[in-house]
Amino acid sequence: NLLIVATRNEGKAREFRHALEPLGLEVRSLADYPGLPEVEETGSTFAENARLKSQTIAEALGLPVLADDSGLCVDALEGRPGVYSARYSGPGATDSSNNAKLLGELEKLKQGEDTDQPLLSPARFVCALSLYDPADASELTAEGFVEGWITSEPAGGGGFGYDPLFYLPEYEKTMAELTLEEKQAVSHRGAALRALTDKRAGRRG
Ligand code: ITT
Repeated sequence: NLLIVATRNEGKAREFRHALEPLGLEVRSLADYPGLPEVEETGSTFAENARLKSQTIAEALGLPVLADDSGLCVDALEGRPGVYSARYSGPGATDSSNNAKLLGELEKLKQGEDTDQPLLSPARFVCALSLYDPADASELTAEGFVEGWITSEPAGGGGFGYDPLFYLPEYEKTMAELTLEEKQAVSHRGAALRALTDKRAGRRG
């Protein structure tokens, strides 16, 4: 039972494997399918970009494909970086350059305030999933999110992306300090996957 996930992000692929292999699915990512087209993420919403990725890759392979479009929305930055999360710090962006850019933007807003408070702004991670089947051009979608705070004190070596800066008050930890298991239980991706699995079971009746 094969499931292809249209991602080149190894952190995402690891989380999908962890969540789906216990359900008896063998997860493959785009690392297993070299030479497929680069999908330009031209949508203005996470859901549109997820659909662009799932449909393009599913049509290229002639197989059902799952795609994930996700990102971080920061209140103090009016929702940025949002759908631009992966390329926030410009061409050649990496997780660490994006994290540096985010802290830089938030520090700018703090100018003049003499506070050592590490929690800079409320924020949420959002994940849109799209499962596209080219056989009947059908799409199954789901979204999930998690609320937290951006901290000026990065911590943890787990996860990927903005996880070291995303503080969860109820755990008193950042997302990067959680195990894969714990992250799946609270994360935007875990919530979206549970919603998608429920919908799929419902559709099968
Ligand atoms: P694919 O399109 O190949 O899946 P990508 O990394 O470009 O990979 P997105 O366009 O969806 O994926 O961008 C997601 C951005 O949001 C990227 O900067 C991630 O680091 C960040 N992000 C998404 N989920 C995250 C998570 O669980 N923890 C930390 N950062 C996350």
